[in-house]
Amino acid sequence: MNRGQNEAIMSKPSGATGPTSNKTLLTWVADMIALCQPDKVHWCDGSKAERDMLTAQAVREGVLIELNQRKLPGCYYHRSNPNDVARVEQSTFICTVDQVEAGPTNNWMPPKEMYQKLRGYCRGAMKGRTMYVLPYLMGPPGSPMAKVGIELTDSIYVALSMGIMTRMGTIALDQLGDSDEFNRGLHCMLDVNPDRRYIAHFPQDNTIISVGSNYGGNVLLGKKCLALRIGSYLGRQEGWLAEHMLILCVESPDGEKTYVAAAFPSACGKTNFAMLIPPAHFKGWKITTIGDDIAWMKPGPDGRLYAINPEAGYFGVVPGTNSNPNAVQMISRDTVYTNVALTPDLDVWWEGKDGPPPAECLDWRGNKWTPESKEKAAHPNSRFTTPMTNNPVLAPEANDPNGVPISAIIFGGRRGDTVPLVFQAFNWVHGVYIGATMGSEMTAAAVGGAGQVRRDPMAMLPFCGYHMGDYFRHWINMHRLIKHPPRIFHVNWFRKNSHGEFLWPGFGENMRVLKWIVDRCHGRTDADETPLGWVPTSKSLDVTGAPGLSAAALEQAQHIDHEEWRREVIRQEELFMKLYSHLPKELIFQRELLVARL
Ligand code: GTP
Ligand code: SPV
Ligand code: MN
Repeated sequence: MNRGQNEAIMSKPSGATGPTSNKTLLTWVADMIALCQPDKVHWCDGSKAERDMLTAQAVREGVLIELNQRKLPGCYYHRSNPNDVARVEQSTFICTVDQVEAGPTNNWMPPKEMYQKLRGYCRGAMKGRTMYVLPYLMGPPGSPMAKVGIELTDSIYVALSMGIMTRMGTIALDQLGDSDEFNRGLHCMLDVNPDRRYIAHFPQDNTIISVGSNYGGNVLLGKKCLALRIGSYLGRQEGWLAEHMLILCVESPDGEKTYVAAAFPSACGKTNFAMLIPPAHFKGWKITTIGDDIAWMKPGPDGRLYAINPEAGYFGVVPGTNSNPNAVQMISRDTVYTNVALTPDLDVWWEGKDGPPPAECLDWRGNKWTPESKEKAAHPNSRFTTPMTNNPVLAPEANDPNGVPISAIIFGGRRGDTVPLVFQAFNWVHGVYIGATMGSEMTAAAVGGAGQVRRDPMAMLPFCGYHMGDYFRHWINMHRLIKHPPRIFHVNWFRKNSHGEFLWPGFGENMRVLKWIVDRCHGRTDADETPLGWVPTSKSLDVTGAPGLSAAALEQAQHIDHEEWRREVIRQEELFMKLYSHLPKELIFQRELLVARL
């Protein structure tokens, strides 16, 4: 490593200096330095040399453990504080001036009060520490939809992770130029104490302050905080949609490309679906990935809805990864593993990984673990952080500044009962209704409630930065801006039989449903009308060679039980009641129509 260069970057804080002449930026950074009082300030440039230097430092500090470089080149291991393993929705706030604007599904505090509280926590919080200044770009360089954020953090883990998850460094400063249009993000780890853990958004100031955590979704501020919560707020003002959606391309054997976006709640299969490997039966069909978690979608000049993936990396659930060989290959190098198990030969392990469990290892807490142990070796929300360029089926369009035209939007939840495998909305407003009434079993991605069904409209319940009723209105209004709207679908891979087994084989086999969806978009396959929407006819869903899928199981997976659905409509009511004063009339009419059909 070049020592001189290192010295130059690691300068003593001296107010408004940095590798930019942007006065607004320099002034804000100087203010935050004065507040947090770090010993050192490091402006990240995003270079390989810098990454190597910071990685070596993280290893020295014990933040990262170098994994077996022969098996896992470029891979490192991180263990979080055991109290800090997932998003905390009860600590997440939308601080608009007026509480009504945040709506009943968000925690709220007046901005003034929250600023005061968090500035109190941040005062002197970086004494003895380094402040990393992370300029980052959300979206492909040069994209008219891309946005710039600056995250100030005292976590080297965050600095390294943001370097994977975003286009970080000089590239972002170049795009920003002298503009004052950037998101201001401040992150202080403090003592990683749940009692002083806040993820606070100030949409009217384009500002985020996160304290007391070091877990992904709480602290990688480009992701849920900027790309979804602040993004959705900006999207409503500017006429676009910020969504918790993967984006994929379906390429047919004759080269026809169809782009699909899909919203499933956290840990419900987006990454897996985005990298789907079609079964052998679908010879010549190919799935490529544009994004695995977030889509920014805006009407294009040709009247279609265009989507970009604002991210540059994947922060994915580790357990279950092995069901997708693309994902296995993707995380075999240049990956940071968080909260999996560590084997004596410095390899990683998790429940369900191929091969026998290790005779002995260290669990995610760092305790000795053997196959006899009662606790899980890997945390169910253990995650990998990996650059999207590692994805063997990355679509070149992921870097297209104009994005890709979306033909289908899929909503999906994790539902053990009631909800059939697939159905298609009758029209846009009906599709919005289907998204708005989505329910899903909660997962380990957020603290608390795992397994319980809750309403998670458009998979955005934890991520919508304003009133959910106004968000539905925005969705309905978007139709007018899109001459050729995507068709809307709903899927459920997770329905179970009376023995608690999944009825649908899932994973690569989801291609069968995806193919029907694509064919529907191109008007070349049949459907039957049901109270819920259009469903595949017995001939139009190709299940040839689907492993272990009996005709009876498929029938059960698609079954619509009218009694169950009457109960479901009542369960949907709860959220609608909460939002009533802002709920678009169209959705109430849709509910009435559904009830009339049942
Ligand atoms: P976030 O990153 O939290 O937003 O999650 P995600 O939606 O990207 O979820 P991911 O693809 O990581 O999948 C989460 C879990 O769902 C994993 O444990 C997968 O094994 C499991 N899963 C994914 N697809 C399927 C499927 O088709 N069927 C079944 N049964 N499980 C699936
Ligand atoms: C999710 O929980 O939806 C994630 C992981 O994608 S996190 O970034 O932690 O929010
Ligand atoms: Mn997510």
